[in-house]
Amino acid sequence: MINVLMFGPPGSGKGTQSVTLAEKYNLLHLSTGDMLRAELAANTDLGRKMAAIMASGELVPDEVVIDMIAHKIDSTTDKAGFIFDGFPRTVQQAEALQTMLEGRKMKIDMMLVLEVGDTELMDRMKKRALVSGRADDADESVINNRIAVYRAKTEPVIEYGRRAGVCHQVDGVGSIDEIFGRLCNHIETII
Ligand code: B4P
Repeated sequence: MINVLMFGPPGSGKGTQSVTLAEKYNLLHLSTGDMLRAELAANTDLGRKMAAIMASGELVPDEVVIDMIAHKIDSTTDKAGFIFDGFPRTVQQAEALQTMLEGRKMKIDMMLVLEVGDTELMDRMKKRALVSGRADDADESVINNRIAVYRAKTEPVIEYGRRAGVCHQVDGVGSIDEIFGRLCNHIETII
């Protein structure tokens, strides 16, 4: 079993790359962003409560995403591992994930950090706004807030991965195929 964390700022391509990596290595793709957007789309109680937080570019409460992830891990039996996309996003989420995995005799094998500069991130999200219909892509000040929240609350998780000896930094600028190749080269060092 291999468990990979896909890490990077908003718009760095975590979701884009996680989908194809999951297919190639038979991993379950767990995107907390996708799970939350599914709650919004289904107009559930949780979705209605989280809508304003997400539209402002802030993070939803840790316990909400931790519960979602635990439930998915426990209901999956037919995969070679997991690719966590957009989770953990705070040190508290990272600690909760570690405890969750240890309790199930699992561990984080690799953390892949996509590195992309702010101007390129802004550009990509503005382009995505034209097709995604996402409230958090539509407004430049919200995009700036998402990047600021990443730097303040999420980036410290990289240090957590470094201390665990699993952190691999990857250039996230280039064609989608080029970046996929770079990520595969890293994953293949552990399989
Ligand atoms: P996410 O869904 O994780 O959104 P993201 O960071 O924007 O996505 P990603 O980096 O995956 O970008 P993508 O591949 O699509 O989170 C959304 C919100 O949900 C958060 O702000 C927060 O409110 C909430 N949330 C989610 N998880 C949470 C958690 N754990 N805790 C608390 N709150 C949480 O790529 C972006 C664009 O770039 C795409 O249009 C893509 O086509 C393009 N692109 C990708 N690679 C490219 C390349 N190489 N070159 C050019 N363009 C590229």
